[in-house]
Amino acid sequence: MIPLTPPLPGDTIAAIATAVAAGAGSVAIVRLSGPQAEAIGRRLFVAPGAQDWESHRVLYGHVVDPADGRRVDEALLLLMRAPRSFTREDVVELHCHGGLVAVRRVLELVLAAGARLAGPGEFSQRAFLNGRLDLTRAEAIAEMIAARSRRAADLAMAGIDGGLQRRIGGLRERLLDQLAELEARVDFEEDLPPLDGTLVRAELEAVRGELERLVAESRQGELLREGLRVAIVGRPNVGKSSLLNLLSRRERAIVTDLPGTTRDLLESDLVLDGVPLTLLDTAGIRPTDDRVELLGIERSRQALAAADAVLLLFDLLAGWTAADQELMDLVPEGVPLLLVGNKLDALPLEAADATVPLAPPETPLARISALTGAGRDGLVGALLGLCGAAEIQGLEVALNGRQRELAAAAATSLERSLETAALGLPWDFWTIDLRGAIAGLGAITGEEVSEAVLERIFSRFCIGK
Ligand SMILES: Nc1nc2c(ncn2[C@@H]2O[C@H](COP(=O)(O)OP(=O)(O)OP(=O)(O)O)[C@@H](O)[C@H]2O)c(=O)[nH]1
Ligand SMILES: [Mg+2]
Repeated sequence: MIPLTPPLPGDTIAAIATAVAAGAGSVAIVRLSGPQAEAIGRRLFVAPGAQDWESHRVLYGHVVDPADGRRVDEALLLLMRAPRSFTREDVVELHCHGGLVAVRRVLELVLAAGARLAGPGEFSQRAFLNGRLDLTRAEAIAEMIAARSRRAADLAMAGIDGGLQRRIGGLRERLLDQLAELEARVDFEEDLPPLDGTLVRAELEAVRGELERLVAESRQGELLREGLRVAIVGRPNVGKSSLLNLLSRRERAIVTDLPGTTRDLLESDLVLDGVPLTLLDTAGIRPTDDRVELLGIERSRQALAAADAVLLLFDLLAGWTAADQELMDLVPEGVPLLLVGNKLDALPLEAADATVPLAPPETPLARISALTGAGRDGLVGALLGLCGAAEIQGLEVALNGRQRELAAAAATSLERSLETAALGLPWDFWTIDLRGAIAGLGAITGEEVSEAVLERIFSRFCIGK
């Protein structure tokens, strides 16, 4: 069960809650949480006139250094008394001027007045320990902060709204019901009506199927969170850098008519139809004695081997050549691959509609002009289709890596439980793996999770969250 270790009484934490970057943002927030939050706020904040220190009211005034009464910043103070706050403790937010210096000075005063600098995710951890959030919601908040695209943010929002908690919590409840039935039979078999084993098995099977679906879908969610790494590879001069520039809508890479222009890997982050991608422009692969080029080519091969998807570019004017085929053979099995015939604009009109000579059949093919942009939408659609973007658009919730492992293990436990059932063993044998599955789902929602695991989860959050 949850090792509920409520924060130490008297322990008040503080941190800068807004993004910290020099010169960025007009407002920065120092957040305090804990029993001393209000007292510290009152020591450091002078609110002129007859402003009341009421909960959920904003006070206007100045942060002052209590040592000499000097004004450090003009600020707003927001007091949220327990339990109506993010952490369910007393929370004070000081909304200061943005930029690094002012807000750091305010934080220093807050620490000098008795608060302790919060660790990463410590506010969220308190919110969890105080029952304000379950673990899936807390993790969804971290995902919201890290979201790189609108779709990723939508998924995170579904998690914050409790979508994942309801799905996983609901499955866990169904398993608990079955466990209760089985356990009652273990203890009071003769006092109860006989149990229909087929119904129990059907229910376990249904939950297992649901978990497997969630595990399968989570791959898409992962891509959405982390972004697909798409490598553009091809022979020199086929237009890889031009394609990178076209898709990222800026002159990111150097383009010349000299084969061997790109020597190093170039990355560009972009969002296509709500799906975040990291596009990699690579050095054209060919035999060469040039040492620098060779090093670049080695990087191209590594990028090719590690990519989530590959765009293999070739020159439509030259057609599909043996060298292109050799490159295609380097693409690892199972990695989505799209052949992209480039320089459509330079193709003589009568050839523009013809199929590419010798292009391998059965491999998806797009034809574009990286120069004019013709065929861009078709290419984007084909690439996203290949990477399962349609499923991504339809996702309602998605497990993160930690949750996926637990869900997959729970599905395996249920499978074992079903095998036990199939052997016709007594009820108490069924319950062993069933309990394992329930514990695994509890570790997702946080109902059954060890302190060490919690520490690990929250330590990945940013400071101030
Ligand atoms: N006509 C035409 N020319 C293109 C097109 N795409 C690229 N080019 C030209 O092809 C040449 C090579 O383009 P790059 O984008 O540098 O090719 P690359 O594949 O990155 O070449 P390396 O970095 O040397 O491997 C340049 O002169 C481009 O202007 C296209 O769609 N049509
Ligand atoms: Mg290039």
